Amino acid sequence: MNSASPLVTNAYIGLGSNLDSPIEQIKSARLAIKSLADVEELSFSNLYASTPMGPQDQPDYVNAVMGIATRLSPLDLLHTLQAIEQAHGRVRGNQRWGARTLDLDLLLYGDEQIACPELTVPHVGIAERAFVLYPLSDCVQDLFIPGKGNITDLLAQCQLSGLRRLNEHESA
Ligand code: ROI
Repeated sequence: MNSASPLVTNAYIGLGSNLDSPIEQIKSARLAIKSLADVEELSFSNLYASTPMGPQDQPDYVNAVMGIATRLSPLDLLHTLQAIEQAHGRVRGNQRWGARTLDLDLLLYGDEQIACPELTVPHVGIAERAFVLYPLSDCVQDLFIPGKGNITDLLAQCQLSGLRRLNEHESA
């Protein structure tokens, strides 16, 4: 059972999909997250198409970032996100970094730095991955990422690496 705290924390979730109608997967995951008790949506980025990081023999991804306010603890939030991944047909295959219907990453949880076997926050790669940093910057103008630096500085050092913002027509 989730133990909701009276304290509200701002958190950011990275959403990614490259199988089974990725745009629909992302939209459906957004709905599932915003419908959770103890979660309120604060922001949602544009949708982006991105070439795969990792094995190239897989379709391009659709990526987005969602900002929430939550009373869930980091681990309760992680488990809840994993349940939503499962409900979207996520199968953890043998291939590392293989294609997936839905990936929900807990990117940031307040200004906390968490390193436990199940969870690393800020998320690994947050500072270098264009498909995380650009949508994150749609959600928040000014942000210090604990242990990494200011988002503006990180963006300035980040290559676009095949990232493309989807236009209104494509995202519809
Ligand atoms: N590559 C892109 N472009 N977007 C992702 O969301 C993504 N997620 C992953 C791996 C397989 C590392 N590659 C990705 O988990």
